[in-house]
Amino acid sequence: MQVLKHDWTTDEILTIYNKPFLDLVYEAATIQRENKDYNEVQISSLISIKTGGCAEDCSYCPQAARYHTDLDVQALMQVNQVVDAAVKAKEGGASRLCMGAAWREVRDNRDFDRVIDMVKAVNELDMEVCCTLGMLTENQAQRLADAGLYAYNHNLDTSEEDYKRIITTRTYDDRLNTIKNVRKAKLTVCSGGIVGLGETVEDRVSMLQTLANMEKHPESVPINALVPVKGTPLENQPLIPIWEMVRMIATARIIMPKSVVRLSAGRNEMSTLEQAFCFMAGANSIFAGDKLLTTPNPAFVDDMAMFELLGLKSREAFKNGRPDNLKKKELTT
Ligand code: SAM
Ligand code: DTB
Ligand code: SF4
Repeated sequence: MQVLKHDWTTDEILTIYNKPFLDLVYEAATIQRENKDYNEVQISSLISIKTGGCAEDCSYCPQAARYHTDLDVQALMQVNQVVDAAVKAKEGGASRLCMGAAWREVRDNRDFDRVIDMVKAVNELDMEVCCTLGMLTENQAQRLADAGLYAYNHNLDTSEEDYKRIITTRTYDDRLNTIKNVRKAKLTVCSGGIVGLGETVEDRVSMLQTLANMEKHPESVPINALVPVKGTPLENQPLIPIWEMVRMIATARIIMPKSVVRLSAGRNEMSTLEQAFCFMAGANSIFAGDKLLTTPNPAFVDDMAMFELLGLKSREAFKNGRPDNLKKKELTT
C-alpha cells in the first residue's frame, strides 16, 4: 500500500535522487506498477489561446515581451477556434486539454469572460479541461471551477532559493498563493517545473520537496526539460542530459506515488528509447500535438507509433473520478 507522505526532508529526497541510476529507476518502476493501469499514459493537448507579449521576465520563456524572440504575437482566440482545436485533439486520443495564456495574471475583464466560455464549451466535450493563465485570485479560481474547469496549471519552475535568478517580476510566494487559491476552489492542481535552467541538484530537490510537502500532492506534476529559445536569456543553456531528466521523473514518482507525472517539454529532443526510460521511471502523461505552446513537439503520428511500439494505452478522462464542481455531470452520464 502506498502511503502518501508530506514531511519529506531534503536529505531523504536527495538520497533518492542520487541513488545508483538503475536502482532509482527500478524503485520508481516498482511504485508505478503498484498503481493499476500502469501501462496507461495520459495524452494532453496544449492550445496557446493568447500568445506572446507577456509582461513577466521568466528567463526561459519565448513569450516574454521584453525578449526578442521569433514569435507571432496572437490576441486571445475566439471560443469556436478553441472548440475546433479541442475536437481535433479529442479525435486524436487526448483526454485532457490545457489552454495556456501568456498573462502575468488574470484580470476581471471581457477576456476572462471569454476564457470562461471556452472552459464551458470544452467541458461539454467531456474532456478534462485545464488552464494556465498566470496568477489567480480566489474568486477567479471559483469562477473557473463553476464553469467546469478540472485542473489549473501553475508551475513552481525551480526552487525558492533559485527563483530570483530566473524570474524577478513575481515571487515564489505569489506562485504558492495562486496554488492555494486553486485548492480553495477545489480544483485539481497541476504544478511542476523545469530542469536545465542551470539549477543545482539541490534546487531540483528543493522544488520537489515543496511540491511533495503540500497539504495535498498536486494531482499532476509536469517535468519540463528547458527548450532553449533564441532571444531568451537562457538561449545558450546546454540541453539537460537524459540521465538528469530520468532521475527527476523517478524521484517525483517515488515521493508523490499517486500523482500523474508528466514528461512535458523537451520530448522533441529525445529518442523513443530515452522517452521509454522516462515512462519506465514513472512518467504517465505527455503533451501530444505538433506544438507545445510555441515550440515544436514530436509529430502526432510519431507519438502514436511510439505508443504502439511500447504497448502504451491512452488514458481516458476522469479516471480518478470527478471533482465536486463536475459531480453533477457524473450523475447524468
Ligand atoms: N503565463 C502563465 C504562467 O507563467 O503561469 C502560463 C503559461 S507559461 C508558458 C507555462 C509554463 O510553461 C511555465 O511555467 C514553464 O514551466 C513552461 N515553459 C515556458 N517556456 C518554457 C521553455 N522554454 N522550456 C520549458 N518549459 C517552458
Ligand atoms: C507545462 O508544464 N508545460 C507546458 C504546459 N505546462 C503549459 C508548456 C511548455 C511550454 C514550452 C515552451 C513553449 O512551447 O512555449
Ligand atoms: Fe509570461 Fe508565463 Fe512566459 Fe512567464 S512563463 S513570461 S508568465 S507566459
